[in-house]
Amino acid sequence: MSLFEELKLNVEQGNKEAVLAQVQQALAEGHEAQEILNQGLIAAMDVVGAKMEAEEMFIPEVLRAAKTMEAGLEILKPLLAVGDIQVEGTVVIGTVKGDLHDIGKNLVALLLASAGFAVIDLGINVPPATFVAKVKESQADFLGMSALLTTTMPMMRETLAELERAGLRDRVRVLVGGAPVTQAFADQIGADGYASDAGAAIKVAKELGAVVA
Ligand code: B1M
Repeated sequence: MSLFEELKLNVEQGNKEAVLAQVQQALAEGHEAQEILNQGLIAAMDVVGAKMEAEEMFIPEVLRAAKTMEAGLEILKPLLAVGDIQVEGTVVIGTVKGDLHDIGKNLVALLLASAGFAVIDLGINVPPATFVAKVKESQADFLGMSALLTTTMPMMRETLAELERAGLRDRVRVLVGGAPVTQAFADQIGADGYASDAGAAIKVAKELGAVVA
């Protein structure tokens, strides 16, 4: 079994010590942090997701796998965050109301910060009014919303409506993402940008740029 296959299996089984050792080993062997993240840690969560769907894994085991993945990610974080010091704008980010998934959102927040954005992370289960109040208070240039459940995606539309009602829609760029979110959905709800992964989120945010008042 290859190192990455073993790493995936250990994340899936929640073997934290083995994961920490194998992430270090992969780095020592010269693998890039991004490669270890994508082919080891994230790939493992895809297997976990499929098993969850097939009811071969249940919430406690999934949570254990997620925590193990995050432990491995802690080692990679400083290596992923190699941004410049240029200030690209302020981003308010969070996982929408009803949704507790935060691993992907945390990665997006980390990479945005490392790419020179000032990031205000509101965490999980964020109601539309909280997003809007923080955008107003911080005079944010971007609002980033993450959703991992098809049932919580409509909260993105509701947050956009709340922004509109507060008279703030025109002064903030809205970026959406998360596994079930698509470009078509982003277009449908009137978001300014969609990104399929954390790397793309940085690219899209930079392309959109802040709204010039
Ligand atoms: Co849940 N879960 N989960 N879960 N979970 C999924 C999402 C699911 C696809 C699994 C499955 O059935 N195959 C499924 C959703 C089905 C659907 O709606 N389509 C599901 C379900 C059903 C549920 C529950 C309802 C289960 C239950 O209770 N019966 C429940 C809901 C709880 C709630 O939120 N209210 C639930 C709970 C949980 C745990 C708490 C156990 C745990 C979350 C722990 C945590 O986040 N702290 C969990 C996990 C770990 C998963 C899977 C296995 C992994 C998610 C993950 O972390 N992926 C997931 C299956 C899967 O996605 N393969 C699943 C790794 C992460 C790096 O990727 O989050 O996609 P991701 O982020 C990527 C991109 O999407 C993108 O960039 C990130 C990095 O590249 N991205 C953005 C994300 N946000 C972005 C924002 C942007 C731009 C890009 O701009 C702002």
